[in-house]
Amino acid sequence: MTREVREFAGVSGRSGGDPERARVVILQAPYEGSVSYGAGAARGPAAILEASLQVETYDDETGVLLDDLSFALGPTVPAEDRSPEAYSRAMRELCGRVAEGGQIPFVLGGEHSVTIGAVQGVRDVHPGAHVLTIDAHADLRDSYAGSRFSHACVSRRVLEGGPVTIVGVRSWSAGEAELLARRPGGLHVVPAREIVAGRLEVEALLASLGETVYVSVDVDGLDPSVVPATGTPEPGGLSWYDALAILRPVLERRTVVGMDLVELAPVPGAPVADFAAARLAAKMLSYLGPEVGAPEGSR
Ligand SMILES: [Mn+2]
Repeated sequence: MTREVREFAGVSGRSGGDPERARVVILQAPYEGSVSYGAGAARGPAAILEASLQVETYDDETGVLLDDLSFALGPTVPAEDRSPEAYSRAMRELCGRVAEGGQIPFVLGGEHSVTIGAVQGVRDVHPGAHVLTIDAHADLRDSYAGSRFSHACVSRRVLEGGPVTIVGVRSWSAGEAELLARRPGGLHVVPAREIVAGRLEVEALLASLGETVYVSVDVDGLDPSVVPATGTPEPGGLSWYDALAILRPVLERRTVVGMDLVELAPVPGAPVADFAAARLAAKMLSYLGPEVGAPEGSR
């Protein structure tokens, strides 16, 4: 096991590394209790933090320096053999508490099911917040493998509490296709093929999101050539630049109340995916920038 990393990218930033004072609180959710294919997502948060130490702290696009931002590592939510439902409750409680303090929880997974509780907790404070998800999978099943809190049910549970837009989808079941065909209110899906063909109108997407947004990035939404280490890889995903072109305007121009980055399942000796995820986390922080949202120390 590698040493424990105490700071994302080795930077303590404007909060001095204090999660009580930071605008963005990075939470580790090393949970993989409902994984159905490749395992390893429990090691995702540690691998992201380890790789983050190699990430350049200056952002090439925005000119933002991580040192000028306010973020800090908060608690880890231990898996402890909990059911997906019990883990969701713990995530809801913690993310609700962070959001209540005017801070932005940024969850590092762990499998995608950790998003369910995180979104619920954030929506307890910001009711009806729109969830923008980047994901290869629709995750619209009502239950899967005996659980309604499975990774395969994430967007379905999220949809129950407000609108959700899923971008990059290229894998769904017949039942999910049927649900999509009924065009349920609050659900918007942008298939990966539309994005890869250059047919995504980012401004229209932005307008459809409303003001208050939670951003969930399942790394399998990106192409496996960018993030090969993930539990359920699907060919034909978003390029690195496709993902940035979506995330940047949303994080810069909307009130972001929560974020997560999930489903990295690191492969020992193959750090490409770990580094891509860490770099993406740094990008997300840089796009949020130093100015928007609750001022430091507002709790
Ligand atoms: Mn997925």
